[in-house]
Amino acid sequence: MIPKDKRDIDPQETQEWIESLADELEEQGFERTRFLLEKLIEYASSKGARLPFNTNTPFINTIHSHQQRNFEGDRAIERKIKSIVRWNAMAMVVAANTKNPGIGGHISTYASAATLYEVGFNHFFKGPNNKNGPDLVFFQGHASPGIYARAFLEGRLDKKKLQNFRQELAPEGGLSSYPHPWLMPNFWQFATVSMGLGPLMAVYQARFMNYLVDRGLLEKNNRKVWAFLGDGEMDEPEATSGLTLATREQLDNLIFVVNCNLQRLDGPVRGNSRVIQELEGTFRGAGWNVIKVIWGSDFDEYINHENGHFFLKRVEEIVDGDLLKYVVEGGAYFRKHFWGKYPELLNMVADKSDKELEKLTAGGHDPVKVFAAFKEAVETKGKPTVILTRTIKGYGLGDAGEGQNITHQQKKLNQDELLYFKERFEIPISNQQAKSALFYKPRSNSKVIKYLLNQRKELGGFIPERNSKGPKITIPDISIFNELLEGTNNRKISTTMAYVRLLTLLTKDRSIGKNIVPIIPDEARTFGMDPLFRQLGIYAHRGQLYDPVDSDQFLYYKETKDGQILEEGINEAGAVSSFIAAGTSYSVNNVNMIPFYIYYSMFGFQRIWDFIWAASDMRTKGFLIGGTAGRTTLNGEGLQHQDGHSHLAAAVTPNIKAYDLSYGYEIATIVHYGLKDMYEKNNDCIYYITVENENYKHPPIPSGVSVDIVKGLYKIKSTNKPTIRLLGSGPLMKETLKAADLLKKDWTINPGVWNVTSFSELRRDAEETERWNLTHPTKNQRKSHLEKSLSNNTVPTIAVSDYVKMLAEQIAPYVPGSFYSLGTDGFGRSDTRENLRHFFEIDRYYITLTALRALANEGLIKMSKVEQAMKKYNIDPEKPNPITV
Ligand SMILES: Cc1ncc(C[n+]2csc(CCOP(=O)(O)OP(=O)(O)O)c2C)c(N)n1
Ligand SMILES: [Mg+2]
Repeated sequence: MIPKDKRDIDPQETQEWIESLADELEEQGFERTRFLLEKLIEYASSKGARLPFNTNTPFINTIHSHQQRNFEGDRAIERKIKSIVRWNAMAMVVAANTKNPGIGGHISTYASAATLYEVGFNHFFKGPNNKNGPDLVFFQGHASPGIYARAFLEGRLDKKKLQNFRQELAPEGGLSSYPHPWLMPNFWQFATVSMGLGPLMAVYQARFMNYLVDRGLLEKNNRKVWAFLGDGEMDEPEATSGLTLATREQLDNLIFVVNCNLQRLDGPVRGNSRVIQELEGTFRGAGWNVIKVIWGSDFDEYINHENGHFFLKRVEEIVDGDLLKYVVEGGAYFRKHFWGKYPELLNMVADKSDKELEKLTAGGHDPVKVFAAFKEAVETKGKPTVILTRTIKGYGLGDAGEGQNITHQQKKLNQDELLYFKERFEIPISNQQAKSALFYKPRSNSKVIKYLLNQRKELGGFIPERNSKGPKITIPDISIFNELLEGTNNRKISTTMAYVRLLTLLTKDRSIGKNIVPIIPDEARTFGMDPLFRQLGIYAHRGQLYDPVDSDQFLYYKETKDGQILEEGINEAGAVSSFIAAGTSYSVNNVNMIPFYIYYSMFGFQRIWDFIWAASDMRTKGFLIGGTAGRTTLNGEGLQHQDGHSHLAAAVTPNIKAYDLSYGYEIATIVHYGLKDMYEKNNDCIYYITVENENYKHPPIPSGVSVDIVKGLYKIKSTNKPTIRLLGSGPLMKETLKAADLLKKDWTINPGVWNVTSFSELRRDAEETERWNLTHPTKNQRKSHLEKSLSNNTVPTIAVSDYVKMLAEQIAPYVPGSFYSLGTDGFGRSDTRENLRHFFEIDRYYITLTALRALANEGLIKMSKVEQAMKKYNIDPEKPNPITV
């Protein structure tokens, strides 16, 4: 008899329906039963029955015991391996914190995830030499001690390294706190510890693998992308934002494993409800294959019991807060509060002691259940899979934290707790050794080590392992950009147009054209890139299943299976994840791909800087292009569009080289240099270039300036007896040149004029020079590019940009003489460029005024001249400061 349901007005009838369904299930199986149910639902709906939408299945394992695939390993040996890894992972954190209290580290995340990883390492994760190519594994950042501990058993990391966990400055080197390819470039591949970024990046890595195959740049393969994630992490908006793309793109090469220990840092993820059910709804709703692994094999007998429906009913009643309490309070409490609710349920466990009840395993700690789930996941076709698996945070820590709210922060165990851990996992070391948290490694000819090595060998070698160099590539001569180097004559174009032209030329290049990956989040028309739609095609795994509305036009919206453009829609986080996938392809796919990701400048750095930071950590290569940038140059769009500060973010991201450019020949020079720098010289960096939408004439490249363009500063106009310098940049170069004319015409002052392509590169070079001079005081003192270029003249310098004043101020300490910075501090707003430049006090008149005042400050002209200038140029002395209005 099924348990009572309050809503049931005729239980007898319900029972009859259930029984006939049970017969059908037994005789005809699942497929037929599902078909019948679907038909019934269809019929009821067609007659107007409004059926409640439910994306959930019962709170039990998706794979029932009679359906599950057999475990294919040696359970006893694998348990030993796992126990030793557990011990060493814990010991690593305890040892580091005993030596250096406060150094941090995490024990409980890996403790909950050990079985998931071990089943993966022993049976699933394909290594670099696998004939199907390597899998890509995104490890949960806080589980890193476990990954190091395994590498220790594999003989890849030595004891010294483990002892130096979180002490990376130790002379013999240490281990990073979390997965950081920047710090461990031969080991980690993916930076995952800023939570939420990993899941989205994993989706786009999986999609990019298909892109390479569809474009014929990578052989068809059976590689998988695995992302191991925290259940708390899934609350990050980025974590679930790629789910529908994954189904749309049919990413059956993608597997998420969400470690549902039901806890995050402070406490339960969902005390009052069930996170596994919530996530099931989200993923099923998005079309994923969902495999829940909630209960270990010990529970099968209760689920399959003739009174199993009581178990089913009871698990639907409890919330995660209850499940956590059962773990912490132990067997007697579990019996009373869970099983005790119904006599039928209590009876089922009558023969079990409290200790035995306590030991009933959660699904994620049962290798048999985990194996079956992984097996089904790797065999699933046509859609991605998520495994939602219940684990216990701090598993094995006992009173030291298992399942407790404090468990995430637990970094030290006392001697009794260490002994308990040793006993529980049967680590063959003495009590004394256990109390000192010593590492343990079995001999290399022991069964355990042999087994572990053999499993990895079969799967194609160790992971994680990062390949630092892509295949050799030759960058074509800069002459492919001749058109840009020669200037535009009388034609007025914007730097954005010049960039699009450059991209077109580059994609046509015979040798590297196919390696270029143009990435755009729904802004191609804004940037004038729409002609590329037809020329290169927009990537669509399924091709174009419809006749586009503009199919009769030459430049129609062409989606195609081998399309080159990644048109990501209004999704900067997704688009930058594509940038990361393409920009790490040299390493993860051994195929050099060269991403050019152009986005609306404001929605780049400011919105997705954390992804860019992760990209830098992961040694991503490529070009980020901030389109229609400049607070006054993008004039009509107003406050939330006008970027006047992204260059500050770029300047402090260590391996980003940032340029704000004025002319087409500068773009050609920087892109060409960047290509060689990243892809020939193998420097792991990103080039950030801002381009603007103001149209003006572009001159041809002056001779001999290429090197200086890259260094960040070159001379435009020299004068015999300089009294003042003007440094212009980007689209403000034009105003700077006009100011030079005014100074000459109205005040007979002849300034030297310079073009700054990169304030941040100038600063880095100057700072590095100063740093060297500091520690080499008696050696010949070096000079930075800035000093060499500007000479020692202590004349005043006025620097202008369409960015905040701080951008130019970066170089102030290194420029001889007084320094004045003009910039666009404050909120942008819409108006004409002319009015905006006056408002932000960066137009030719303000430049001239600042120059005159600087000269007056030096006593070279009279202050009264400055006042005269204000009158002449209609400058209101009481005009409010733009930052305040
Ligand atoms: C974006 C971000 N915010 C906050 C943190 C700090 N933090 C580290 S671990 C953690 C809790 C993790 O919980 P969960 O995702 O459930 O992983 P678990 O350790 O439980 O497996 C938090 C808040 C972080 N690393 N990244
Ligand atoms: Mg958690």
